Amino acid sequence: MDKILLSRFKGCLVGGVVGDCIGALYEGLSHVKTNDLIERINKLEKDRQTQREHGTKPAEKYGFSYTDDTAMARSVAGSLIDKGQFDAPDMGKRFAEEYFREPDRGYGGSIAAVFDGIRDTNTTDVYQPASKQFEGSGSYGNGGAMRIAPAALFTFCDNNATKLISLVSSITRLTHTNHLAIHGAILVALAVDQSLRLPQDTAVDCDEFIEALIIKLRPLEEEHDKSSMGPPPLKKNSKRVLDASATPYCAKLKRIKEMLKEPNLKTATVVEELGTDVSALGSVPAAVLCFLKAAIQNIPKLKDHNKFSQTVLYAITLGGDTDTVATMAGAMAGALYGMEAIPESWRYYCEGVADAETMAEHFFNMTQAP
Ligand code: 8NA
Ligand code: MG
Ligand code: MG
Ligand code: MG
Repeated sequence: MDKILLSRFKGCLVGGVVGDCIGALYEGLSHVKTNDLIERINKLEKDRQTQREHGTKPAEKYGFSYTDDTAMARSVAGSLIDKGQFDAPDMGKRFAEEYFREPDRGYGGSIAAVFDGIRDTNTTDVYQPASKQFEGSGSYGNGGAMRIAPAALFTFCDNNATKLISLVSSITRLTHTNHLAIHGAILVALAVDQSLRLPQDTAVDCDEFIEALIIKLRPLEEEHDKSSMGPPPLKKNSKRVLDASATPYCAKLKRIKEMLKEPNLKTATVVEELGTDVSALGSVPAAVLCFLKAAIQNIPKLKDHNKFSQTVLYAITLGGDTDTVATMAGAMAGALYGMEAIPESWRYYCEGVADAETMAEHFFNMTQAP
């Protein structure tokens, strides 16, 4: 039992890392050909086989580097592990230090200003720089959601959605104060938490999984809606009508339920209606769809790959913010299928896997404390 939970904790963090590393190869492309992706993945497997025949030394050069998604998740995990609790100034400092150490990890366009602010010795409130972004409206980017999986591991034993939601909100607001960024991060964390608790030997009930998400998210969205002037108007010609709903994440979750029942669901439909861009509302729902779709069906062209791989590869074929959709979906899938489902060749060639494994062990050990 414990061994399985440890494998699922590792699967979650390592799943996030490989999704980021492999997804990053395609970031920003509007079309990713499934056949090209499969060819690349098969070559990876072949290279690894050749390498194995010559002895299994650690990879000299990682084929695939991680990006800001993993860089920030490492700071989230590292701070929670070292402090044993959420410590806002410590986590903020880690984000900033990490950014200034390696600013070229593909961070979002406006996030540097937040790190500047956090690093500024005159800043007494670590939350202040983020709250000033975008003329006070705060970033609605997916940078909060992409790094949040460790929070679900940290609160796993509490089995308390309210506690998880509060932790996620605090972590996200360090860089993203817009409600859409916060609700998106909450959705990812809840999905990871629910995935960790799914039985591995029973088919996933998608309706039930989604309803459980909606029950927890709806009060938050309704609360925000009451206190706001309503959602922003839709961009001209946008097909993302659900973005303009008063409870947009719940509206998209309901739509995902229908999409999962469409046997010939088109990539274009997913991209047009859910989105795969750098906004949280335009990427988190797609990650949930990828996870659930692969769980209940074999995805055409990907059926030779296991469920974990199908999740991540399908996410990448959607194009757009591929590293981020794949990292979020990869964390959800790894939490269900466990570490063993992540192909050895992926783990071997992706940067940051060993550290993710160690961090997952730390979180697991917390669950074993008397
Ligand atoms: P962010 O906070 O800079 O947000 C991303 C982008 O969303 C911003 O640059 C803006 O264009 C837009 N945006 C966010 N909030 C608002 C607002 N209130 N009003 C108007 N526009 C807004 O970055 P992040 O930390 O959320 O990161 C998001 C993504 O950036 C991740 O997927 C990550 O992998 C990375 N990334 C982004 C790009 C890119 O083209 N922006 C490229 C590579 C990587
Ligand atoms: Mg990235
Ligand atoms: Mg970012
Ligand atoms: Mg990205």
